[in-house]
Amino acid sequence: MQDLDSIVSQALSEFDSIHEAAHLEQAKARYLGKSGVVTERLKTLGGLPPDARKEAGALINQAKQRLEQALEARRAALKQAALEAKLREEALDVTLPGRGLGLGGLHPVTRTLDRIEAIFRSTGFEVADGPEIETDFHNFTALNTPENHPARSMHDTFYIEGNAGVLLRTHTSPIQVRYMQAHVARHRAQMDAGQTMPAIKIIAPGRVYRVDSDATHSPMFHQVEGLWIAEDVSFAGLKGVFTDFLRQFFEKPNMRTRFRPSFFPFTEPSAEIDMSCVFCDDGDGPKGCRVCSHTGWLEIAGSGMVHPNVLAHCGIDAERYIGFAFGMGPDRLTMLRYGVNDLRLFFDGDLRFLSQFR
Ligand code: 2NL
Repeated sequence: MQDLDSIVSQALSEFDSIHEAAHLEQAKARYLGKSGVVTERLKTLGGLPPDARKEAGALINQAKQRLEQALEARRAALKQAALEAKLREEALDVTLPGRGLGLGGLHPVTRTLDRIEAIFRSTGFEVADGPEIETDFHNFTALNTPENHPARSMHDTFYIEGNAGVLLRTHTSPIQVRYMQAHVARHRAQMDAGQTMPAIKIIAPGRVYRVDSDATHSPMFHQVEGLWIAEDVSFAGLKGVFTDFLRQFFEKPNMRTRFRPSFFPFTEPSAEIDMSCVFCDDGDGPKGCRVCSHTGWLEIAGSGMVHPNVLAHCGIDAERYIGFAFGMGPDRLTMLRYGVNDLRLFFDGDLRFLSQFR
């Protein structure tokens, strides 16, 4: 039979070599469990004479105690080691720099709108605003757009369900209609006394909506319109103001423009405005490239002299006052300024694209 001391020393060295709590408990069972080595030894006491039994029993109990103590010490050591490992693993280097919040930025179209507003403000224009949900009167009727005009159809305009004559504005002209009405009301007394109405000189930027969606059309897009009404404005003034604006916007002092006859219900005469291609005109005339379909010109805006019917709808004497107006798409201006070829990129909300404009 193996002697008790060697059982104890074997157990002690076994406990010491164990590195997991569960294995330690298994080892305990092998020595002190129901059929453990030490427990088995206790069972043999019955066969000994009383004196020897007493002595052997005491020795076995001593051995048991030593093992229990060693187990307890080992358990504590393992627990401590586990704690230290965990602390090491979760160690935090407080000297590392912070991650930061990530910089936000303005949307490229917002940057264009800011830029357009700054340029026109610097030449004395005021920036006007108005509702995106409009009435049929402000969006169409006041703008001399006849009842049967295709732009009024449900295929082109978003109407608000259950509200006859209420719609999402299809251009920012209604801002200007409201501004003209308020301007006339504000200066009523002055005008009734025969004084000249102060000039109206505004731009109207904002979101507009049309039933249209493909590679080059979004159902929501932006527009900036401009309006200058006084006793003495002219088509020549329109040409000067708009050409000057484009030269500043694109930082091309030699940019050319051309005005082609066109039609809009709210202007007469009307003109389409082209500018010399920003990609192939380096000052001595456009050469033609892919962007301008080898014509050297880019269509950039519509314009004209405000139709007398529009002035009349807004309470302005068309015999005395005259105005010019223009309308352009800042989304397209943004594409040309930054060289972006797909309009949808602006409205998909993909940060991989948008963060390039920070
Ligand atoms: C285009 C055409 C245009 C106007 C907008 C306007 C506004 C008032 C009176 C008269 Cl209140 N006209 N706006 C005039 C001509 C053209 O826009 O193609 N825009 C992108």
